[in-house]
Amino acid sequence: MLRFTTAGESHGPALTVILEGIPAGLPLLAADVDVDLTRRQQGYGRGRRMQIERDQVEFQGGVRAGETTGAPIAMRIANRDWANWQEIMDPAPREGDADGRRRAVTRVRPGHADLTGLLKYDRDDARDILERASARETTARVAAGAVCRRLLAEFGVTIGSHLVHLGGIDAVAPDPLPADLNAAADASPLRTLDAAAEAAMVARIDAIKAEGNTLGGVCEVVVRGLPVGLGSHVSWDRKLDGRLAQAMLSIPAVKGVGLGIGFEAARRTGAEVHDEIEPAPGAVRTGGVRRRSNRAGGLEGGMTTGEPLVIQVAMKPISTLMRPLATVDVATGQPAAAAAERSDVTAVPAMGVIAEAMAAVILSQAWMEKFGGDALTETRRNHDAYLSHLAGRIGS
Ligand code: EPS
Repeated sequence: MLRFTTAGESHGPALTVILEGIPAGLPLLAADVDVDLTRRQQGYGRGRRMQIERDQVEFQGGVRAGETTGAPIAMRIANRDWANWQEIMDPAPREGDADGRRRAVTRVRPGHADLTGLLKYDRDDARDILERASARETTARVAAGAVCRRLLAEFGVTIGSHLVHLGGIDAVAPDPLPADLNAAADASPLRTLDAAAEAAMVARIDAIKAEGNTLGGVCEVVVRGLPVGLGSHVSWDRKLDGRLAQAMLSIPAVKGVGLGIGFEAARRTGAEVHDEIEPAPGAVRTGGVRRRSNRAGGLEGGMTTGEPLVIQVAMKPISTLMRPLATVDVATGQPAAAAAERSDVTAVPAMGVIAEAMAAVILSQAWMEKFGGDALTETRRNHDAYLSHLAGRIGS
């Protein structure tokens, strides 16, 4: 089973991730990971923290001489800001520090994990919750996703994303999308493909920042090059659509996921939703057929169809507002203004990169379930045999 787990706090020494289940013999360099770490740090609307951090991975296990060994891949990403937080985040108790904690947060932020976590974990200082609930943790996920992306790239699978909505403004993307989706999206400060919408969004971010408020939005992830048959219809927890949705909803502040045309499918008739099928001799990955449209977003029956996978991911506005909302101070029980030090106005462009990473992990999991193999050579043999078999199925 391909799986990963992360550890680390936003202002602690580092983030750590252990990724298990990547076959041996995959070429892997730190640069393959760093490129995605840097992409996640971009985006108009980020706060001062992103000027402090320069995320770079350090392999601590599972990689030797530029290749994976099949062992768990351990990665560490240092927090530069740790230098400013050592006293506050020190794992050891400090002399003369009466309650063992500094810069306690008690004016819990509405919409954040502060209050629910503090009550559940029986803490007096919401810092024990927020340091881990912080979206800083997604750095570690992006590292895991970058390795999975490298695996899928061996088979010609590409994963990209672009921003389609920000704070009430829709972007109109070109149809078809650019062949190199990320090259086009990364060229925009908001990772959007609509220049007019981008200008309006930038102006909106500036206005909202001046108000001390925050904005959410929607990104679309597109995966090309998958073969038919990843995932399964036979059991609820093997359905790929459900697994992708869970992974997306686990990203901080993500509140909605749509596959293909998503919620729009509920408004239309069946004839306006389902993708008609026609012969396509030679289209091996889709089984010798093609869909005339791709409203299903590359998924039928919880399995890939071989058409591009399309996932829309909706993020709520960030819950740290510089013009704070009303709350209760948990130290006194009295009404108070929520805590606010610094924050991003929006992190929707970064969320698209994180959603790509989560898609890479889930798809690599499904890939290894379908094709298996302890070594990349074995995975490739199994994959190639499946494609040869598919080529001989319909109409050949
Ligand atoms: C975050 C608050 C800000 C963000 C941070 C997530 O950090 P700080 O509390 O240090 O000002 O910049 O995002 C990251 C550090 C990151 O790497 O994405 C929060 O409260 O979730």
